Amino acid sequence: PKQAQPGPQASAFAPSNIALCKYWGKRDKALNLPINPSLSVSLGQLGSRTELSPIDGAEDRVILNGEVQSLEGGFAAKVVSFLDLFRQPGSPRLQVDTHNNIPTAAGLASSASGFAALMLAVDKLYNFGLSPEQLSAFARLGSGSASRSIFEGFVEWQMGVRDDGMDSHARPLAQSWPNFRIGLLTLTSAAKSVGSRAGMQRTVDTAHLYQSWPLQAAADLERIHQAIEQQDFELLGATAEQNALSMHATMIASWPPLLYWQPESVAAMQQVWALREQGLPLYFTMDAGPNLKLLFQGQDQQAVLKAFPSLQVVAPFEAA
Ligand code: 2P0
Repeated sequence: PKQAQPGPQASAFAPSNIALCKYWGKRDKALNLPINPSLSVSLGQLGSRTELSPIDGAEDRVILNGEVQSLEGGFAAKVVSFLDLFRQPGSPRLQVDTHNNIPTAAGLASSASGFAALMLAVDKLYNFGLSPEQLSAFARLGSGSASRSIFEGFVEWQMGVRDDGMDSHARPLAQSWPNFRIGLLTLTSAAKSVGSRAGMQRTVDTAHLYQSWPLQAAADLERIHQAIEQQDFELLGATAEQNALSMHATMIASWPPLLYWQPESVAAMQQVWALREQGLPLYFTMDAGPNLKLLFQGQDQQAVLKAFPSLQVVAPFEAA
């Protein structure tokens, strides 16, 4: 869709998400088309709110958590090219005001919720009236994982087969899991060395281990569907943890090596394994950073908090 005349103002919210079956590797870099399908859970009230308003002048203005961003690179440059997909060259420039209520130190990518909220706000501003599937496919152009942040709850991003990518979008699963908990464990605020975009490309290009990743992801996806269907927490946790560690194995086997872990990450993994050994159904997942995201159930929250007092607990299926 492309339209010249925006409305006066538009605002939208999108949740952050944590993948239980990870997206790692692209078959098309320009369109962010994945090599494997992925499945995530959205984080309810944690995410990004984005407000769009037309402004006078020759350039867009991008504000992130109250700070005006340079348009030269990073998030703001991606935002401007994303907006250009939806407007004519002569169309008014926009102010993009984004607030993340996500603890960035916990290693939650703000690009997923950020581009999903931006896509929802664009749809409102230009009155496109896109379907949820179209919103998801277009959000994917900003950042792959943003396709999943269009929806709440459990979300699957299907790979699609079309060259134009319009069938590579997410869809929400019908199932809910009220006592499902995610714990955000902030271990270190050390800035990550290599971003996801460059990291997954390096893995695809240099890691022989990556060849087995699509098969593993397909099998894990099936197991996670089964676990959700049967509300089998141990199957869900075990599959998600093995999926994350397998993704990290492909990263480590890249060259130059990509090791996102810090000593604190390994210590926390060992603590999770020790607690599990003692009978606590506790699992973890990890993304392209040093922090862990713990997976457990509401009835075990006190025990988990006792072991990890600084944990920020999210109940994705409970209304705020
Ligand atoms: C995921 N990650 O499934 C995986 C696991 C990080 C590790 O999706 O290049 O920021 O914008 O499509 O979406 C982060 O990758 O990458 C990500 P682009 P994106 O959550």
